[in-house]
This record gives sequence, C-alpha cells and structure tokens, in this order.
Amino acid sequence: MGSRTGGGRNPRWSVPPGLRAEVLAARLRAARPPEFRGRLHDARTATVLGRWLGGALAVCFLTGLVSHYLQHPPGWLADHLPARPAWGYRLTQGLHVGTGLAAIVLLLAKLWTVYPRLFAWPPVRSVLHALERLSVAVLVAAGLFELFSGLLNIAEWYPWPFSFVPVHYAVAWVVAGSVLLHLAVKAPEIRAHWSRRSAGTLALPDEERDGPDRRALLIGVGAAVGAVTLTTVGQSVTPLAALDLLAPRHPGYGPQGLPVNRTAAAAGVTAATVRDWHLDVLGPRPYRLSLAELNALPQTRVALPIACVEGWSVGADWSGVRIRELMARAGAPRGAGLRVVSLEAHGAYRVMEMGRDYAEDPLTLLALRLGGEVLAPDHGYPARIIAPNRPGVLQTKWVARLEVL
Ligand SMILES: Nc1nc2c(c(=O)[nH]1)N[C@H]1C(S)=C(S)[C@@H](COP(=O)(O)O)O[C@H]1N2
Ligand SMILES: [Mo]
Repeated sequence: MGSRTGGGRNPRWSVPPGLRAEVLAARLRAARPPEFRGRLHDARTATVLGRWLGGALAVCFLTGLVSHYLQHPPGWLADHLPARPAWGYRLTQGLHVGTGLAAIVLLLAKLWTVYPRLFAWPPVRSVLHALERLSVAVLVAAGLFELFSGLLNIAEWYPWPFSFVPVHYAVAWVVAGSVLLHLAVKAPEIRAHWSRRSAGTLALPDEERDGPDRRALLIGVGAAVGAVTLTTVGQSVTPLAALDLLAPRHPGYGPQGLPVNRTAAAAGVTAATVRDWHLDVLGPRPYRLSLAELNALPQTRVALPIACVEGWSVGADWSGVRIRELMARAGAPRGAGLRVVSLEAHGAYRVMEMGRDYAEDPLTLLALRLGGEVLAPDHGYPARIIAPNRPGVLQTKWVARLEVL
C-alpha cells in the first residue's frame, strides 16, 4: 500500500524512490546481522547451562529467604524461629553466597550462549513475542543486578544510594517470577533439548549434535565454577581455608583468630566508653550488674559459629552467662522475648530482638570470653551476644542493656 502512494497521483506527496517501503525492507534485510549457527549458541547448550544456572538460583533464592526471615522476621514469625540446628544459618548462608558466586559464572556463560537472539529478525513478530522479549529483558536485568549487588555487598562496597537488604530482597522476587515465566515460555524447547536423546536434539543436523566443542564449553564453564567455588568456600568451610584466595574474608584473620566486620573504633566504643561499664537488665525485677558480678555468676562454655550474612563463618569457643538465667533473675515470665541494646551510639545493629526459642536456648549466652580469653574490644568487650542458628548481624557486641519483652 505504502508503495502505491509513492507512485503519486499528487506529485507534491511523492516519496523519493530510495525511501519506498520495499526498497527500505530490502536494505534492512541486507543489513541483517550475521547468523549464529553451531552448537555453542543452540538450544541444547542453552538448556544444559540453564539447568545448572536454574539449580544454583533456586538454592540461592531459598537460602536467601531463610536468611531474610531469620534477620527480619515479621511479627507473627519472630517467636517461632528455631534456635536449632546450631549450625543451620552457617550452612544456609554459606550456600547462599556460594551458589550466588557460582551463578555469576553460569549467568555470564548462559548470556554468551543466547546473545545472538538479541539480533533475532524481525525484532518483534507479535504482541506476545514482544512481551516475551520484554520478560527476558527483565530477567536478565534483575538477575545481573541481584548477583552483582550481592557480590559488591560481600566486598562491603556500597556504591548505590539505596539500602541493600530491602532492594536485594525485593529484586529476588522479580528474578524468581521472571525465571518461572521464562521456564513456562521455554518449556517446549527445554523439553525438546533436555537430554542428548530428546526429540529436538536428535532432530539437529549431524554437525550440530553433541560434539567436542559443546563438551569443551561445558567443561570450561564447569571448571570456572569449580575454581570460583574452591577459592571462596574456604571462608565458611574452614578445612578449606588454605584455598580461600578470593573471598573478601579469611576465617582466622582477626583478633583472637576471628574476623571482624565492625571494629570497636568504627562503632565509637573506646576504653573510656567501657570504663564504668555495667549491665542493666530490665524486666519485672530490674537489676544492674558490674563486670565483676557477671564474672562471678555460673559460666557456661559453648562452641558456636559466627556466621556473617556476607558468607564467612567460623566456629569458636565462647563462655559467659546464659541469657535465660539473666532473664529469670529479672523475673521474666516463661516464653518472654528479649531486646538487646549495645552501647554503640549509632549503627544499624545497635538494637536487636530475639524470640522465645533463642532466649530460652541453653546455648544462648551473654559471652564474656572467647577461646578462654577476655573478649577483644573488636569482638564486643565487655560482653556480647552469642546464639545458635543466628545471622552474625544479630550477634550484638558491646552489650549494655537487656530488656525482657
Ligand atoms: N553492636 C554491634 N554488634 C555487631 C555488629 C555491629 O555493627 N554492631 N556487627 C555484627 C556483624 S555484621 C557480625 S558478622 C558480627 C561479627 O562478630 P565479630 O566481629 O566478633 O566476628 O558482629 C555483629 N555484632
Ligand atoms: Mo555480619
């Protein structure tokens, strides 16, 4: 139709021959980007890498939810969080950061395999096709954001104006939703290429079936994932600590053999701040204890890890006074929760609450010693919380006050 108008009953409106629709179409066809053929960019490679990536993202998402709800439980959940197994958070957060790091390698490999589809021609075939491409764009953007914001966070680099936790949490749901949508849209193709004997893979021309190049690519990606994992898991799997070359933290480097995120100096806690330190316990029968009085109470020794949300974790030997004994002394009713206030003046982790399960657990201590020595200032001298199955951010240091809830 467009070409007819160019043919011109009215010469004033005629289109120059070079701009006629069919000429334009021919030019666009000629400008079409190169075709990508071969195994490394085909549906079979995308399916295999997608399976690995999907597995890593699923573990990362679920352990991320565990982490989020342990750290920020909604009110109805706070009293039902389990204090056991004691190593639970160490395992789930180690997996969260480990699978997230592996997923960076896998996502980059997957994007490389499918990037020729960016040049699909015509770019949009229908409304449905446009929506599908849009959903892939959302998936890629959200996935890259999630993995790289996590990476920067474990390096404690925050080059963004928003607060990490709520945004990382919200975008995780965007990734999860768009992965599910992507799986639904691609289900027929995934099914057709799931195994080497699947219909779509068998139907490939001979030269595009599984061959040495696909195998080499997959082995290479597997080796890269293995290398990233082996050089970082040592931050939480301490027997592999010697291999921990790339993780930002090394278990064992720090005062008393334990890493530190926030030092006493950074928290503004000085020798002067703690000189006249005493512990206030508020409850039905409030009381106050000096450090000497705390040291004179029955001491309990426990082996518990500090497991930071950033992925590093180390088991340590703590001793101090059981929280449940300090609460009982204040006349706390059974099942009471606890608010803990640090003498740190500012800081996001100054105030912490723990639900019933943690408060009652015999392993939950107001710790005064680490490895048999008085706590180093950076580990919370004079007193800190140590509890089982808790994110490191809730192991409050420099405790000044306990409030029975
Ligand atoms: N008062 C206070 N306690 C705190 C923090 C803090 O910033 N302020 N950081 C927490 C974090 S993020 C972790 S991982 C642990 C680390 O304990 P450590 O430094 O003794 O290893 O302390 C926690 N306790
Ligand atoms: Mo932490």
